[in-house]
Amino acid sequence: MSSIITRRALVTGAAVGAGVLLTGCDKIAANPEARKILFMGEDMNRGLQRALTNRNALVPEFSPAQMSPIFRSNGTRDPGTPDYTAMVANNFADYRLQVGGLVDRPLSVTLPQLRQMPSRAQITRHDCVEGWSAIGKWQGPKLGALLKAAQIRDSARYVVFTCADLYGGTPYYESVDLVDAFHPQTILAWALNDQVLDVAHGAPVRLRVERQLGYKHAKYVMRIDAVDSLAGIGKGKGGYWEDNVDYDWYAGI
Ligand SMILES: Nc1nc2c(c(=O)[nH]1)N[C@H]1C(S)=C(S)[C@@H](COP(=O)(O)O)O[C@H]1N2
Ligand SMILES: [Mo]
Repeated sequence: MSSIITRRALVTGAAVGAGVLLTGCDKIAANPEARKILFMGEDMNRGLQRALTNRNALVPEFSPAQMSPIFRSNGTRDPGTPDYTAMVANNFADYRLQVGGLVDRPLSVTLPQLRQMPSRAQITRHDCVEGWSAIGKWQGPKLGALLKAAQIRDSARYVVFTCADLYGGTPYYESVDLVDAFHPQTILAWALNDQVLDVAHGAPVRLRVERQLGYKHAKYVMRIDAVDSLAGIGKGKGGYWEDNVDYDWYAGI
């Protein structure tokens, strides 16, 4: 199925999707009675209060002068499958980002369409569990805008990313909850350091989910699915590394 994202569709989607922003946590935070109960014992609940309120906080952004001279790549540096190699050869003219699952309006988005969407540029620090960090500039539309355009349903709780690279024959996959999905710095990046995203860093589109560690930042994103549970995804822990080497699903920083 092919569909064109028009400005009107995005606006309509935004109106429909606005309700999604009121997550369970926001509802609690907005309810004075609930707040009173939750925050009664200040010391005991300080951690809980942090958990409830801080997840929408922004990570630091840096100046161009602070950008790393080289942004290293990690994990898959080229998916190398026949399908992916053919897409590269064709400059991703045949690439379609599929947005589906628990949405009322599944999308099939071309790269030019993605690049025409209003985008956010941000200079942020990437932290890999293997012990390295790099500061780079990323640009792309907010994931939240795309999910609104697809009219994500109220029943959705997670967003799953399926990638073009294979690990033991299975595509790399990752997932985030809706707080991270709608975080203002969570974008689908198509540019790194003012250049079109290269193969090593996840061309043509990769997730930037800045409140999370490196392995959550899915490269080579082919599909995005809204789901209500991670039980049916891989071995049920929500991501390739989570399922296979026991990395935490919630890798918040
Ligand atoms: N599809 C896919 N996404 C991935 C990986 C991968 O192997 N495949 N590696 C992850 C890890 S561990 C890190 S640290 C970052 C590396 O991103 P970079 O290559 O742009 O530095 O991508 C993450 N996303
Ligand atoms: Mo990583």
